[in-house]
Order: sequence, then C-alpha cells, then structure tokens
Amino acid sequence: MNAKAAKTQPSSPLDKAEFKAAIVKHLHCSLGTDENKANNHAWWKATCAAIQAQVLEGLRKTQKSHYFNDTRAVHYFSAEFLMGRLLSNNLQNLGLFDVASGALKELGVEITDIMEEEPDMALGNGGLGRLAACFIDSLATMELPAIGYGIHYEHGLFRQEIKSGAQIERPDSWRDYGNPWEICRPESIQEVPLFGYVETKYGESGRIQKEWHPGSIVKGIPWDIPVVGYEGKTVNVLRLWQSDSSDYFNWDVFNAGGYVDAQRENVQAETISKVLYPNDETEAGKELRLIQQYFFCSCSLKDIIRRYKRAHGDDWSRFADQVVIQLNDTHPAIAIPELMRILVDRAELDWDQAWGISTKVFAYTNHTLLPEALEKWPARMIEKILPRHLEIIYEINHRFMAEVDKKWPSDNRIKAKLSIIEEGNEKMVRMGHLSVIGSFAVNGVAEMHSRLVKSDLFPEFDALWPGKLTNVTNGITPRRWLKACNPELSKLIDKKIGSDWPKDLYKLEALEKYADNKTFQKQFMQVKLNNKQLLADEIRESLDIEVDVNAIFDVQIKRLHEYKRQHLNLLHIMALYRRLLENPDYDMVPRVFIFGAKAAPGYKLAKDIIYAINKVADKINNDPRVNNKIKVVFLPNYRVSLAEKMIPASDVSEQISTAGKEASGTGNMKLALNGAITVGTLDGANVEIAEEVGDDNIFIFGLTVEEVHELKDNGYKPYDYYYRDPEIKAVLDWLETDYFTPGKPGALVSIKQSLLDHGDQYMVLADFRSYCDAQIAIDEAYRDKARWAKMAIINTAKMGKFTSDRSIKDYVERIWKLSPCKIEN
Ligand code: TH1
Repeated sequence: MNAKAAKTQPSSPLDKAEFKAAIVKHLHCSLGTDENKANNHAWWKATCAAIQAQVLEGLRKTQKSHYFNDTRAVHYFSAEFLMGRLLSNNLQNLGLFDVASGALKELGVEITDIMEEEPDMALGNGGLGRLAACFIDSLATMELPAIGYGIHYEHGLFRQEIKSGAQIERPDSWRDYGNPWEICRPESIQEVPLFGYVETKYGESGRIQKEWHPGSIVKGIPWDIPVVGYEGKTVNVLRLWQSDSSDYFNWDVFNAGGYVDAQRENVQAETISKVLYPNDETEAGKELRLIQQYFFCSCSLKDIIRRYKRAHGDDWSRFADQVVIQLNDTHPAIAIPELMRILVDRAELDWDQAWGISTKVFAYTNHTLLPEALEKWPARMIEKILPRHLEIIYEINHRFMAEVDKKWPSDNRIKAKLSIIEEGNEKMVRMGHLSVIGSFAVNGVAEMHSRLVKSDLFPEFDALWPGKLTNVTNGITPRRWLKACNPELSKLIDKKIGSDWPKDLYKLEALEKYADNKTFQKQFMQVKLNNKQLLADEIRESLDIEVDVNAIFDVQIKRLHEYKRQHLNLLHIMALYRRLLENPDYDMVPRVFIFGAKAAPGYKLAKDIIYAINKVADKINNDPRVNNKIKVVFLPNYRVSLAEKMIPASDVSEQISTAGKEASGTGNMKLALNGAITVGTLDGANVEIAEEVGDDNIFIFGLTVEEVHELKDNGYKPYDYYYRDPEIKAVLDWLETDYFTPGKPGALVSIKQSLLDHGDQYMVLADFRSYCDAQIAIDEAYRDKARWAKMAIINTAKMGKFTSDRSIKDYVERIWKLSPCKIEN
C-alpha cells in the first residue's frame, strides 16, 4: 500500500508481522507470560487482545458517525443472546483470519487449537437466542444503526453431562477466567426501582400525579460486547446489564418515604442477573424471572432516553422518529408500561400523547403458538414487584376495552377473550395481548407460523387492526454458519463462483448449474467426507465410539421437546434394529444417527427421552448382529460451538416436529446451507425450504397442519395405530422390557405411556409409518451417489433466502424504516 492510501485508512488491517508483534506484546504486557511459557489459553487471550484494538477503533468510529448523523436506530430487546464463540467470527469479519492463522503458525501455534480455548457465550436457550445473535451480526454487516439489549447472566445455559445415560446439569461459568471481548461501562450505570407502593397526588392544575415509592433499588451495570460487521466497517454493540446492589443502600428510599414497608422484599440485588432460566418454550412463572425482565428493560429504556436527551433535550416530539424497539417475544413486554410510566409520571406528558409515542416505538415478534410458552403473570405478582406498572396496564386495558366495544358493541365474550387481564381464580396479565396492543407491528417468524398467528392465535386483533400482523421469515448468518464453520466448502464455493456470497447469499444460486457436473459433485462430496472425518474423530475422542464415514450421517440437533419429536426418530431407530435382528440381511445403507439436545431440568419426559436414546445407543452400538449398520451417538452438551462441528458433517437433517408446532426453526436452514438433505414435516420454515429446493430435493412426510387439526377434531386414538401396526406395537412393547436397561424393567416406560395412555399429544404414532417410508426413500437416494451429490449441491445453492440479511431487510422495509449509516474515519 502506498503512503497516501495508508494515510486515508489509518486503521488498515494488521499484516502478519504486525499481528505477531501484537500477540507477543499482549503475552508479555497483559498476561505476564512469554512465548515459551504460554499455554493455549494465554495464546487465545493474547490473540483476542491483538484484534480487540482494531475492533474498538471501529466501535469508536461507528458511535461517532451515528451520533453526528443523529441516526434512527433499532433497539433489539431480548432476554437471550446466544453468541457462541467470538474469535473466529471476529477474525472472519475483519478479514484477518488467514493473517492470524499465519502469524500464530510462525509462533508455533495452531489457530484451531487456541480457538478451542474460548468458552461459548451461552446466554440463551436455543433458536430464539441464536436468532438474536444472527440478527445483530446482520445489522452490523448491513451498516444499520442498532443496539442489542439484554442480560449479563453470570451463568449461561447449564453444561450438560451424561452419567449412565442420564442428563446431569452443571453450572456454566463462561467468565471464570475473564472475557476478553467485553468492556464495562461504569459511566452508564442505571438504577432500577422495585417493590414499594404508589402515592396519588393532586397537582395545582388539578392533574392527578402518581408517585411510586420503591421498596428497593438495584443497580444495572452495562457490559458492552462489540459486534463486528462483515468486512469490519460498522461495529455495533450488544449491551448486557449486570445487577448489583445500589450504592446508597435502600435506607434512602426508606427515609424519603418514611414508610415501613410491611411487604418489603429482599431480593438480593446480585441474584437478578445470576442465572439464565433454562426453559425453552415454557413460561416459568417465577418472581425472579419477572424481575429479570423488568430489570433489563428498565435499564435499557433509561439508556435510550439518556442518549436521546443528549441530542434532543426534553423535546419528546421526535422520540418515535429516532427510536424503534423490537421485542423479542414477550419477555421484554414490560418495557411497554415502563415507557408509559416514564412519559406520564416523569416527563408529565398526558396519557394520549404518551400512548401515541409508545405505540410508534414498539414492535413485537411472536415466536410460538404453544400455550405453555405464552407468558402470563399473576396480577398480584406484578402488583407486588411493580405496583405502578399494574395500574398502567389496567389503564391501557380500560381504554382498549372501549375500542373493542366500538367494534363489537356489548360483546362480553369477545371482551373477555381480548382483555389483557384473564379473569379466573387468579387474575393473570397476558403479556402477548399487552404486546399486540402496545406495538405498531407484530410479526411471526415463518409464512406458515404468521398465518397461524392471524388465524388461530390473534384473529380478532387482526380484524381490529388489519395489516398490523405480518410475517418476517427467520434467517441465519452465513458468515458463521458457512464461511467460518465450513472453511473447506467455503473455499470450494469461492473458487467456483467468487467470494461475495457471504454478503449476498442469493449468489449461491450460481452453483446450481454445476449440480450435475461430475467433477464438482466429487469435490463437493469430498469436502463433506472430510468434514465427516473430523466429526468422527470428535465422536471417538468424546465417546469412544467408532463410526464409519461412509455411512449416512443423520443429525437431529435442537432442544429436547416432545413437539420436536426426538422420540419419533428413536422409535424408527428401534424399528430398524428390530428388522436387522429378524433379518440379518435386511437391506439398508449404514447410518449413524447423531443427536444433540438439552432438556429443561424440570422436564421429566424430555430427560427420559435423552436417557432412552443413550440406552438404546449402548445396546445397538455393542450388538455384533447389527454389523455396524446402525450407530447411535448422543453428543453431550450441545451448544453453538458443537453445532459448528456437526452441521458441516451432516448428510441428513431431521426436522420432524408435529405440523403447526415449530414456529420456524433455524437449524433446518443451517443444515441445508451446508448440503444436508432435510427429512421433515410441512412445518415452520421447512415449508419455505421445500419451496426453494423443490420437491425432488427434500423428503417431506407426515400430516399437514390441516390434517392434524382434522384428526384432533375427529378424536385421535393412538391405540388404533398400536394395534393396527405390528411394528409400532413391537417397539412400544420393547420399551417396557428390560432389554435396553438390563435389570431395570420399566425404566423407559414413560415414553410408551405418553404415546398411548396420555393421548400422544404430538401425534408421533400417526406420523410413524410415513416417517419410515421417507427414511427408505432416503436410503434409495443415497445409494445413487450422483443423485445425492446433486441434491446436496442444490440445497446449498438454494439457501439464499435464508440469510439473516434478508430477514433484516424485511424488518427494515416492513417495520423499522431504517437507513444504513456509512462510517467515517
Ligand atoms: C423458538 C421457536 O420454537 C423456533 O421455532 C424459532 O425458530 C425460534 O424461536 C426463533 O424464532 C422459540 N424459542 C423460545 C424460547 C422461549 C420462549 C418461547 C420460544 S419460541 C423461552
């Protein structure tokens, strides 16, 4: 680079020599060690520190540019951000991966070894949290002004160990040895009031004034994680709040109010951000969870308002032009009454003005229709923790009921159905209703899901406010989920069609014309084989199981839940095993069934299914009669970094939820992008994947949503399938014996019971036969090497739609109305 170019680009990326020097400097000066003594952990930290300087430079410029351009920004409120590891991603996005790898090599260190030192940032449960992480990657890549707001959990999702087949939960401690990416910002600490009581005052103008006298105050400390966009121009932040006890103790509040609060609560301030609730799609109903939600919403809103006031003072008229807040499910819905409280009680706007602003600021994403996941809080609990917010919720509801009455005069049934308050033994506040009423846009996460949100979940809201309910199909970032996790395939693609696909995933379509090309098929499948070999090594190391890389790698990776039907997969494996025992010549392509799944600690049947998978695995893997035709592998502690190893090595992607239950799914997209063929139901985004790849390149089976409804309405009887299908009967009866659990008969019986005596809610038995047929069709396709290679290539080629950049573009155009902001030097 000539001197002039260097001058206009003061932060030009490091070259190899500079990178080496930077790493060594950090070994010496930050870590107090040297090249001879450093272990992998120290090398990892020094490498992170070496790029952090450049990251922070990008962050500074980004914040300056956003400030000077007074940009409108999206604020993504989410209780979960499942970030995974950051080193590899940041290196990729800065374009420094090869430089770093070369620099380390010259220092005698393998970059792949040091990357293994990084603990996952597992501040999320599953799809919802990972979606938030993909979205902030896309927002930065697309140079959009955005900030992620969440909770700085001390312990992320538990670490899973398997002992004698059963799941054991261990605490996750991702920060025990420090986190090189995060920056503490004590200058932006916020205070959050809790508990106490509300005083009603009458002002001079006759205006009723409410004053909340909190019973305690906690402190929110912000930690910023830089989010580096691809090609490194925009660096946004993820701001996570950690709770702590307030400096001036609660005596201040106590004295000011002069009030001895009988129901004063002692939530230890530090416990608020201590641990992530491990329930995916079940609402915990716990007081601490509500406090967590309010804690991060209150901190984040105050942070937004502080920034707004710096530019606009007390003029609220432009607030909704500058600020849009996306609520990632209802977990942050309490932000709606919190903003109303700030506007009405603090800024002293009148209600209509405040509501006018609020309802232009919030938008809400619904991620599920499952009743057990729809949040409801006892009104009494809200009253105790947030007395003023309950009043505000009642006021919102009162005015909303008047609007309902205009549309459906004197219809009490519809009022009861739409009310934010669910009457009953215990009054409950429905957070979904609050979110729809308080937002200007509501979206589902896949076409089919959004259609069901309109037709089944919120039909009256759709009638009341046509156009408010919409769809934004989920997506995944191709930077992490192809470029970083599958370097060999990425290089092959670069060679074939050029290297701009990570920013424009539709470019992958150019691969389609090579789908029949024998040479390209060979290259593509050779990459797959190499990735399978890497995973096979991992499986040997962690479980001491030998798997054949020429077998089909059949992968089901997701949280364990009955609706996701890991047990359907298991029953099919048992059926295959049985066929092999009855007929040693049974003709099947050797298959390795690979699972990764965590069960919520309190979800008994989910844990029983994990246990059953492991017990069946033990038996099959050690039965010589199987002749290595089936292997079953349960990889413990499924997490982002493990997904990054499994996905590139998969041949078959199991997406087998009961139709209508999986809102979207995102693992389905990651696997197909890496050339795995989906076996799936017409559920969630599978429907759109099928549209993209075409019927010849996916294995669809099972009941449709309509058929599921019809069968339910006509009285679904699982026993009919049990008696009519001898194979179903045989495998279910097998669960009752001690064949898989020697000496412990009945250890697996809960699965059989759930499918027969408890009514098989998720229609596993109804879909069993059609699932088996799909598996036979997979075998047939796999035997034809050229056909399989073609299918795999087409799957990769047709995933353009599922980049999270497209999702973000949809949000921007349909909901957020944002413009990109170029970053100046
Ligand atoms: C998931 C949905 O199950 C999944 O289909 C979707 O792809 C993903 O969100 C992203 O949109 C959900 N995760 C949670 C987690 C909690 C509550 C509800 C949902 S829905 C805690």
